[in-house]
Amino acid sequence: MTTTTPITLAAHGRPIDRSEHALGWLRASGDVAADPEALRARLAEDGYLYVPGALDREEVRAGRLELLRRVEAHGALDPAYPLEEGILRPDAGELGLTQEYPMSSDVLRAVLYGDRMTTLFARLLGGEVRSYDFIWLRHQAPSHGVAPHCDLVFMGRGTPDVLTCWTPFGDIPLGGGGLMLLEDSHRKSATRLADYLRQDVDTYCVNGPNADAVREGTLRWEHWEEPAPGRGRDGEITENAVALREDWGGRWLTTPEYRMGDVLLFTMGTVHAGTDNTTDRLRLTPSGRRLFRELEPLVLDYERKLLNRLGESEGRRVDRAVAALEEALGLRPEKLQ
Ligand SMILES: O=C(O)CCC(=O)C(=O)O
Repeated sequence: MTTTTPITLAAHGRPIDRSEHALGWLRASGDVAADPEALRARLAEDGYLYVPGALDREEVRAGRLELLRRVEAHGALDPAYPLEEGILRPDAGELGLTQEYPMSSDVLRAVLYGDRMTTLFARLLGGEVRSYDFIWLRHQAPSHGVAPHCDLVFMGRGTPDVLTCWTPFGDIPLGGGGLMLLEDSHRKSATRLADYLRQDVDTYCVNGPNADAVREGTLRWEHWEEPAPGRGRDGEITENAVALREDWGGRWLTTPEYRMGDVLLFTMGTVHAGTDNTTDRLRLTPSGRRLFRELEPLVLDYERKLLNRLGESEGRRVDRAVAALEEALGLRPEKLQ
């Protein structure tokens, strides 16, 4: 049953230019999914791999239903529609989806850590693969999408050699809050965003003007561009996806419909943004991050250093964390491709 025909593709309320030079479709890589060399070449070329139907749709559906049952139990779904539609009540508030929950869900883990996903990554990375333990419960009620950003500042943990794996647990039409990637941004970001990419949202100046605000949680991150008092955004490059594309060139890339079973993975340096969910449906996309197993000690070491610095009372922790990162590995822009 369809209740709403989405008509708008927008980001933060700004309509996305749908002309040919400004908007395009993601290249599907199902044709090379069994060929490790070709997968790697495609990822290097595009900065992403979009593999429709990579996963078992029924397994993903089981995850969707589990998520929706929780939302239903919380009273946020419109009972006039079948559960699977995920139609929210107009007055839906809290959804009952906690960030901790996906890690404890066998059904979600069966999809995100299951054979199909693991095989795809093992082929791509050519060796044993390690997932971050954390699963990001990405969901979007009707609302603005997330602003353009690169995942390195959130997920880097001492290495850019991590891949985000965005996984739709539901079919998402245009206007339903799907992700869009900025064409060729994985090549441009290392130079255009060098300062930004050196940041880590979990660091801040422990004796700077924002320290109290960060500790109290009223400021989430000291923004890379203007670390002025009170300046706290969420790790984004800018709020304006339209202007960003006009400045950088290339097209925003998305797909007419993300489908359950699809996988979209991309590099830490690929600029991406959420589009606004203009439907009445809940968009569900729990996501994981993966890297070479051999990088695990480095990531753990970075985490340890970061945590140690939480206890420090002097100096710019951000600088030190970056120095540790560069000492351990170096921020290798060429690896962002
Ligand atoms: O799913 C979304 O809305 C945003 C996802 C995203 O940007 C990410 O996982 O890095």
